[in-house]
Amino acid sequence: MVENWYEGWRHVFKLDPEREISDGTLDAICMSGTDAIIVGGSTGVTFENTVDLMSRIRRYSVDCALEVSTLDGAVPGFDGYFVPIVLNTDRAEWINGRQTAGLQEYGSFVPWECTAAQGYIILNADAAAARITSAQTELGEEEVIAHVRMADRLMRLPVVYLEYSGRFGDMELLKRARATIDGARLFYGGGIDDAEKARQAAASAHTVVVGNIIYSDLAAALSTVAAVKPEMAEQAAAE
Ligand code: 1GP
Repeated sequence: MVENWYEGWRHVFKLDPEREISDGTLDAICMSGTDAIIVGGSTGVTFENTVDLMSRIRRYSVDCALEVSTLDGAVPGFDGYFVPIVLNTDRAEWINGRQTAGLQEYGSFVPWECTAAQGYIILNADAAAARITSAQTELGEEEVIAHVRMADRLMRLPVVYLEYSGRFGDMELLKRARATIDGARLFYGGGIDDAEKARQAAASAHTVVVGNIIYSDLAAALSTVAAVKPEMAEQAAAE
């Protein structure tokens, strides 16, 4: 069986096209040993700032995927494309509205072999993504697990993304989500700002996503790579 293009990713850095990043920081991130860079943001994503960031990351061999959240920011040239579907909102625009509008315009150009839907469950009310999509973040444990089952079993989405962006989430819930999942890959993101939190998330999630801390504490961000991928630390020690 051919593996999905993101199948082996354990650790991912997420970069926001709207935010400034110096060449030095970008170099450290791309050379860190992370499995991939995801480019994506909730606000201010344009064609220009997405192309600009992509071309800077392209100087490195690290895999680079785009999370397509606006039509404006749909840029060709990435290794892969994620299309988010927000599961815990009642605003259809974020479930299938924007996606079908995008497919109406660009449907025949989509590189399907490297495109995957992500079933987002947004659980931090203060996250920009929660506000924008009117996500119903106050879900009980059983409700979250029902959302996971819907994504994984009913909709058979390839990725289920537990998103706490800006806040470290409930690791017991993440563990239950992992135990529930059958076919999807479980992404976790939110509030990972040190190696210990990265380790905890990596104990349950297939793929750990680290975002904000890149912009405020590069050393802490870099420490999350070896925490999730201990083989990286061993390799660095041997060199
Ligand atoms: C954001 O899940 C990612 O979409 C990562 O969250 O920025 O809080 O690390 P943080």
